Amino acid sequence: ALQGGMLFPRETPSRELKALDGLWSFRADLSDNRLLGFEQQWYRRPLREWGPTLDMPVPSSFNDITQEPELRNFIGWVWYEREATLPQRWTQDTRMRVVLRINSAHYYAVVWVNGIHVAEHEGGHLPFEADISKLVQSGPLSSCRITIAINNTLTLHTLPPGMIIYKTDTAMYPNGYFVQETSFDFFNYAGLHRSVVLYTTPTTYIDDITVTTDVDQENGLVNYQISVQGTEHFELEVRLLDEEGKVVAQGTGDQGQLWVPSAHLWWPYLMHEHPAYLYSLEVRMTVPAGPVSDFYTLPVGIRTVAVTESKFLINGKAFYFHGVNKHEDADIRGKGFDWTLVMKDFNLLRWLGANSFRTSHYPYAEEILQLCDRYGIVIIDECPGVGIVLPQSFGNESLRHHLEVMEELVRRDKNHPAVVMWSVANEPSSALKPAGYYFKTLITHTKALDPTRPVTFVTNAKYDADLGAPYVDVICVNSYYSWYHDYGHLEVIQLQLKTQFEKWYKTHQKPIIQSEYGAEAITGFHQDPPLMFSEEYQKALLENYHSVLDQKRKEYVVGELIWNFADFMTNQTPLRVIGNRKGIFTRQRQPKTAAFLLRERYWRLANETR
Ligand code: BDP
Repeated sequence: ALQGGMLFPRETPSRELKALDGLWSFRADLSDNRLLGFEQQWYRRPLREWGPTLDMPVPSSFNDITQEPELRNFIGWVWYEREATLPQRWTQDTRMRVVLRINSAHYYAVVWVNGIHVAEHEGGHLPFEADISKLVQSGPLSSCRITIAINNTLTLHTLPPGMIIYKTDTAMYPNGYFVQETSFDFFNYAGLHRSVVLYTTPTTYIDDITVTTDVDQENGLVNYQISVQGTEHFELEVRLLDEEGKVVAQGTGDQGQLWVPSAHLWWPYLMHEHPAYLYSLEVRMTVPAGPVSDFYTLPVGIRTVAVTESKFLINGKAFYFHGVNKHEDADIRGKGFDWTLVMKDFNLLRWLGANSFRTSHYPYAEEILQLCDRYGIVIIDECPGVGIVLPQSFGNESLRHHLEVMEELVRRDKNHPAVVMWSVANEPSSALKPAGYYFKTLITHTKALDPTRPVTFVTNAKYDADLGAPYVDVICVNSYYSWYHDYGHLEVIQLQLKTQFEKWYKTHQKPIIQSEYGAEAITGFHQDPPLMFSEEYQKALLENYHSVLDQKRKEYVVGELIWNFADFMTNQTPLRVIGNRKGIFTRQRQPKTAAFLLRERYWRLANETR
């Protein structure tokens, strides 16, 4: 089990924050074995003393920033470094705890502060931290040097998995030549993808808060559990404030239940005239007779989630997912977090009338989930379990890591009302023999971590061969009729899709989400009658899907998520024209014809189900 909490760093009266966004020094280790940096110990002295460095923006992927093909396709260790100037009180007041937090370093990271090893982390999409108080409070220093070495190599046991293939035919390849292979369909961007921050807390502090909610007629119930570090003797006061700042309930102690009379529920976007109502849970910790207090405020949405044989319920009402699958992806910045892009995407989602998205195929930045909480956009929160296709990736080593990733994911995202379901994987080979045990273990563990949310994984296996399906709460199926099969034959879609739904439902009797469907369209390509890759083909394919969805959503289909919100970068293959073009928006976020079709549809669905 994991040590400690992972509360989102916020400024409060007892906590300060310093973002280390901006330019960092950067160096890719181009030595043959990529290990020169470790051999020479580049963390011991400033990076520039070991050789030439580049200026690298953080957050960003490093791949598309320069004109160097070697850097775009680099596999191995890259080094980031930056000096941080610390306010004097941080380095002198030993009642202050100074924490270094890395929100995302893809994929494996080692961190040093002033040459001292402070942290190591596997996995590119979830945050990790190091308490560096002792280091920065031990001398007269007013600054510290942060060095982060990052390795983007993916192996059979990483998540997502990949494989390094050595090309040993020296007549055809240079000596030692190798490539990174993956079985997922997006480019393996790497670097410091989200902010790196320094923040403080008192040395006795609120370490974690877990909130679950329930509804009892007009009233809301807010259950809280708080863990405190640094002392055994503490007092906790908890107040729940409404959006006007009025205290509506209060409690004391490290766990309890708040009763909220006539509660405003958190409703999804378009499902209610006042969706996404958020209360604030103010937590105050004091130490008897001590001078220190710690404060933390958590947004809380009161809502329930439940699944029946044929429905997905939010606050007891049938919810239909009409939304998208996304990627964290854009020109130049790659997977780097960017507020400008994030706001554009949310405005596009609301223009579309989308009420939901899946975080395909990895956890997104916390800032994105916070916006979903505020706007009422419902989330299926997916872990990076994508491309689990080879038998070797179903072994114990892989499973152990996968369980840990779910622990990290639930720890980070458990308090978001927008998150209504966990997805533990996308399109694994769930018909392989070990998949039964693998998914049973994974899903049972996830449910133990969070008994309040349904769990799924996204399948493309056959309805009667899928060994993981018995353990999910909702069946999420991807299908690409008349795209990856029966190319160009739009006329077969309706029959095939109908068969798909009926077989899955009959076998499993669980609600079904069409979790992916779509076609590529290169913006500006027009053909009528429709041909593959034209905007007309993409539109016609969606229309065929929609006519079956419209029948089946009256029965047990509870959602449709288009693949994909926007065009995105992939590996280079003859199947992809500078990335995957199944977006209804281009990579630059301009609408294709299909976007207007979906806009009409989603607003109509919203009006029908309100
Ligand atoms: C599905 C995958 C998705 C791909 C999509 C496609 O889940 O990641 O991008 O197909 O091929 O199989 O466009």
